[in-house]
Amino acid sequence: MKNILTTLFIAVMIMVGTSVKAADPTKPNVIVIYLDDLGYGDLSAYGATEIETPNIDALANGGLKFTQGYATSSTCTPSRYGLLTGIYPWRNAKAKILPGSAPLIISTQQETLPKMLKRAGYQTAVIGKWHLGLGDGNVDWNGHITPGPNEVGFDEAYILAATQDRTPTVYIDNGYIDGLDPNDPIYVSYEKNFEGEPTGKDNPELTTMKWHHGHNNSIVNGIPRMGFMKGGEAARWSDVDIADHFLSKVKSYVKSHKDSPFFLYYALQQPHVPRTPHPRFVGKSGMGPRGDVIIEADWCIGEFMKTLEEEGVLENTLVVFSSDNGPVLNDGYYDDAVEKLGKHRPTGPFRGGKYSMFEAGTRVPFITYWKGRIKPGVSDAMVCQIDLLASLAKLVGVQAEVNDSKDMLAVLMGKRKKGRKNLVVEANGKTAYRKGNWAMIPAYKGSPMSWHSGVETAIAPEFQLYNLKEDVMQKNNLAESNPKMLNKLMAEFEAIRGT
Ligand code: NG6
Ligand code: CA
Repeated sequence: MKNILTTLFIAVMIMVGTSVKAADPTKPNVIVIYLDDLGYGDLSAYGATEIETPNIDALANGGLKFTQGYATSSTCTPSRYGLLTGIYPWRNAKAKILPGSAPLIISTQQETLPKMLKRAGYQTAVIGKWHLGLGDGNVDWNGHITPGPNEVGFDEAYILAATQDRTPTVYIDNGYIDGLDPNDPIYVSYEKNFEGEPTGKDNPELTTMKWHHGHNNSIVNGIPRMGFMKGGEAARWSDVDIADHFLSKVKSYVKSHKDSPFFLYYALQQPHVPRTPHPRFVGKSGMGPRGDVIIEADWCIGEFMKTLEEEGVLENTLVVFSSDNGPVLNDGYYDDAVEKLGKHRPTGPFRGGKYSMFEAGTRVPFITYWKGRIKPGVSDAMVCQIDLLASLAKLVGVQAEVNDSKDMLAVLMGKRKKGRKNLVVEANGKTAYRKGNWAMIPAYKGSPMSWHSGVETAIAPEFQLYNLKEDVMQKNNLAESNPKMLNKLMAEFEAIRGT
């Protein structure tokens, strides 16, 4: 009898073991879909009533929608640095908004998300916006542009160097400018103009989009940019076609790499300025170009998801959707973003926006989707993009060099409700602290407003303490009335910051 029981027990254990294994594939494709400046309130799945984003909503409603999902920072370069390295960007003094000519700020020796996945046998690719610098300080735009994404873990990289508003306005294909005519070399400078080249400042008659602040250097396709550029005519992108171009690249990447696990970082350029919807999306939102490019991005994501389905990989793919920082309306061009906003609230229920330490700066849409694996739902757990490194290492079963990244795999999969205990968020080099329901912003010198954009930075000469549960809008500063909590949070924050 004892023997029979033992045999039975072993048989059951084997069955359980087998079924667990079968239900737990450890090498799904991983896709990070990353938008640029999309706010918490910009999606209908996140409460927007004035704009329809059915394709992203399908991810949110068919996956796990996080209400406390964070970028590390309220601007682009630092958030992307955090996402790809798992390190708080404020630890790297170079992780600031970069000009298009800046050198690569990720060390080629450093651990990265794509390197970790490569060690697990993945093929890796970035398609879209880069903005983490290129070259080593003396970049050869007409030759091999290196080091860059290929040197920090991406097998394939088809990128725009910085942002759509910055020179060089060309695509870079694995370190070489796509379509560059060697007889028409390209020159890029952020210091001075090239002789005879028109600029937004001196030649407004040549512009079709007017600059409001910042963007008055070289004019490309009628749009004045940041930075100067000369030559490379044949390689220059067409702004209205960027979304379609990247979409065709991600679709063909999936088609040609679907037979073994891949990691694809699809970094869309919308709704960052200049907002240039393809003509078929113009007027679709009734909100001007900012709304139109959100609808365009939503369409791209729908088409991309269709490809995953058609190629038969949807059930074997984990999709993470998010944005690099909160929203901004006027970010340097007259494009009706403010005038045609109507009742739309890109910040959702939060205060601040891009450039801000208030919640709308870093609290962004954050969705995990895996058909058949992640049970649809809403999670209020606090998670941050910085956690993908440790979490995905856990998923694929390799060791990662982990610094600030926390293993949140169970949370991202909807198996655990408790997320991060705390988080340090960053805006233009200044940091603030989130813990539980609390948001603590230290006293800083500086401007309370990003004046050009009309966004509150949250910089103030006094300490700020908010209870987000009762005061999601961060209007009621409790720093004076609750010094005990303030001191406690300040001590924890300083321990993390190492100050
Ligand atoms: C700012 C630019 C803004 C935008 C931003 C980068 C000015 C005054 N403003 O410095 O237009 O380009 O940088 O945005 O020049 S981000 O999303 O890539 O961080
Ligand atoms: Ca951004």
